Amino acid sequence: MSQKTDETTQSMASLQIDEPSSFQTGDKPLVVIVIGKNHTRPHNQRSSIHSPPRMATKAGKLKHLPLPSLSLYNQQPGMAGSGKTTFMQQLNAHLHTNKIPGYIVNLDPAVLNLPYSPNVDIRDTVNYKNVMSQYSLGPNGAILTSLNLFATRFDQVVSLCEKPRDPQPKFCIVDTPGQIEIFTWSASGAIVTEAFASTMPTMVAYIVDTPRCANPQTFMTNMLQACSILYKTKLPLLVVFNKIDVARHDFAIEWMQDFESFQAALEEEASYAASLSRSMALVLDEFYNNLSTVGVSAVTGEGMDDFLEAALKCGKEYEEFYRPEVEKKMKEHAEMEEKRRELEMRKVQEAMKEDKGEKKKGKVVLDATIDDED
Ligand SMILES: Nc1nc2c(ncn2[C@@H]2O[C@H](COP(=O)(O)OP(=O)(O)OP(=O)(O)O)[C@@H](O)[C@H]2O)c(=O)[nH]1
Ligand SMILES: [Mg+2]
Repeated sequence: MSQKTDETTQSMASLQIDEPSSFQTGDKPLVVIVIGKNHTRPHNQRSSIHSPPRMATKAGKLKHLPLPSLSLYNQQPGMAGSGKTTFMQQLNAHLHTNKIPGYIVNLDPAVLNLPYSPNVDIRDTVNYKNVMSQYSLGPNGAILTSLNLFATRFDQVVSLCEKPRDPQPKFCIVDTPGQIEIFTWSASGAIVTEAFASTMPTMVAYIVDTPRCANPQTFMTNMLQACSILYKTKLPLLVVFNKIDVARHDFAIEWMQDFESFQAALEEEASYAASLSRSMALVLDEFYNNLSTVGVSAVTGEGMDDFLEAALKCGKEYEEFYRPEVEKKMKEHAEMEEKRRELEMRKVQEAMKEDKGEKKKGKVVLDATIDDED
């Protein structure tokens, strides 16, 4: 009997499912996932940033916005980063200067030199070059595979980030790989984002290369990307217009606030893409109305206070809208698990009853044999 009780206890223990940890975000750092779109630099084509951005004045005439010299900026070959890593460096420095404790995570396995010291670095766990040769992958495939491998241990990373410390970090900033799709549209990107967002207040900072957005179609591409990130992650999104030391972001704000000025900027373009951009601008109007934006320079540090202020507002938005959603999901999950546990218990009890029955039957058969012999 006591052996039976032991077995039941053991089987119950094996059914035991951990209750979801209580969801207290109070003292936890605000996770800022830094993402951004890289742009191919124009070579022979007419570059958007050769001509200053135009916007419509109230009278309907076009005026050119002053743009600082872009010649050097324009001569660099290859893909142009929107400035995520430089922004991380500047934000880290800004936090230090203002004695705001921070925690830094680097999720870019392919970066050679980081201008900041991360607390958690994917490169300490996954060797991007080895992944590339072992799996015979190209650069993007190797970044994705490295991220997939790292995602399998991401619960440990989240535990490190949320661990109470003295002083307690106020922000946990996360750098991501250059190709935005690798992060936003991959399974591992979703695992990482959800792992953070279900444990800590989390937001997305979408870094935009402002000078390149002076082309209305590039601007539209960026806004559509921002919109898709918002719908994919459902997290508070802050659009960070970076490199304002090269080109101010006033034109972008104007385009978002005044549909006519965007139409005017597209006026000279008669391509299919331009007419699509025109229609999309109408659709995005509602999206723009609720969009938080800020202008910064990751090089000079301009706008970093504005960024922190806007980020804290996103943190509040998370508490107000996202957290109740997470709690609802957790409650549903707990209820489902409770039902599953009850079902498993019933199965165990029935199996035990059957087991008992079988034994009795066995004894009857044995008795019958003995009877026969008699
Ligand atoms: N003028 C200016 N240049 C900037 C600014 N931020 C970044 N840059 C430059 O933009 C280039 C790309 O910056 P990164 O920080 O490497 O961009 P990234 O988004 O991390 O790039 P990937 O990691 O390759 O995706 C570098 O040459 C930076 O110096 C800025 O605010 N102003
Ligand atoms: Mg980078």
